[in-house]
Amino acid sequence: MRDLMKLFSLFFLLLIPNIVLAEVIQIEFTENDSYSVEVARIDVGDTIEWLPVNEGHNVEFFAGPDMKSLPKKSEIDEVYSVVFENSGVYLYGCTPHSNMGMLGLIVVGNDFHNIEEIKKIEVSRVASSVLKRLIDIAQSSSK
Ligand SMILES: [Cu+2]
Repeated sequence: MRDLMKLFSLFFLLLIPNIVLAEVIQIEFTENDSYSVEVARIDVGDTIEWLPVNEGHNVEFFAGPDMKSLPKKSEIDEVYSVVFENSGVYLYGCTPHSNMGMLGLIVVGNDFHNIEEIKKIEVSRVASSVLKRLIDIAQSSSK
């Protein structure tokens, strides 16, 4: 019984700080075919919630630290939320508008280990200049 209590309190000690620290960050689809937050810096375990404030957009992941298991693509005009458990850089965009530069970058846990792979992702000419700008913003705010 005493061991069970110990285990129980240990469980809460481990659990409570995570609950307190985990945040939900909201990103809106804007009327200018972009995301309201283009570079999001979050901690491991945080949630990002995309809100379809304007119509015709979604979220599709192109790259992340684990290329074998990227978050699934969302439906157009759907509220979408993802919990980020792996640290690293994620690149996503809107399926119909990513070629026009509707892209977003997420840096989880201040971890840039896969930034070179993100830089190599092939996108349209317009999108590649947007991607370059987002990477610059992410890296300049990393200190
Ligand atoms: Cu879009």
